[in-house]
Amino acid sequence: MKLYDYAPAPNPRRVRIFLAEKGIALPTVQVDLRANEQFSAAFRAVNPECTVPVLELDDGTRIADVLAICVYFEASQPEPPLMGVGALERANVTLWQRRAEREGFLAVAESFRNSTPGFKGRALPGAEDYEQIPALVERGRARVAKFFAVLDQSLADREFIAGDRYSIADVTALVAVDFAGWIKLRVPEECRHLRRWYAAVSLRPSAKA
Ligand SMILES: N[C@@H](CCC(=O)N[C@@H](CS)C(=O)NCC(=O)O)C(=O)O
Repeated sequence: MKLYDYAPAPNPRRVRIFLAEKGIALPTVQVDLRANEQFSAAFRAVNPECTVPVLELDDGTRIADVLAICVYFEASQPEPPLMGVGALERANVTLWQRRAEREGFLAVAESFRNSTPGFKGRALPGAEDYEQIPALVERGRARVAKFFAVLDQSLADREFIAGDRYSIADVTALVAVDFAGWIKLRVPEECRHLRRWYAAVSLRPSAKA
């Protein structure tokens, strides 16, 4: 088994943190996105979507999606559970992981990719080229600020994003908060619950993955 990865990129980091929490170590193959290696013929043969991460199983089967890779490892190694246990906890973890991705991670990406000169003509990851839309830069920032406020409020009465247990929702939210630094947005001082959570999850060894 191996993981096609790119150390600086936020999506592969989500998988690396998830694996670290599970105690799973995998060999990685670095695909240099800055050098456009994702568009090489060799990598297109691995993933025609031209994105990382990609998990390759021993029989050559490939899984080219963050969440699908996490689902694979949750099913093959359930301990420690990172996607909820029982109907209600699973539902809550799914809800918060999706909110963290939609309202946090993708909002940062929207602002970052539409403002960064290096992404001119490449406003979305993937095999197709899309032009930047300047109006999305401020909209993305406003959505991230709103997301910080939502998280702060929800963390007022619980330890982790989706409840009492660390989960994939925390992984996605942590990566989203760090990714927000790329557009120079930090958690505001007044978001004290979010700051308490961020300090705690950043101290976990997995955060260095
Ligand atoms: N569908 C993929 C998307 C992953 C993705 O967007 N990865 C980015 C790195 S964070 C990428 O490969 N970008 C390539 C590019 O921008 O050309 C998933 O969720 O796993």
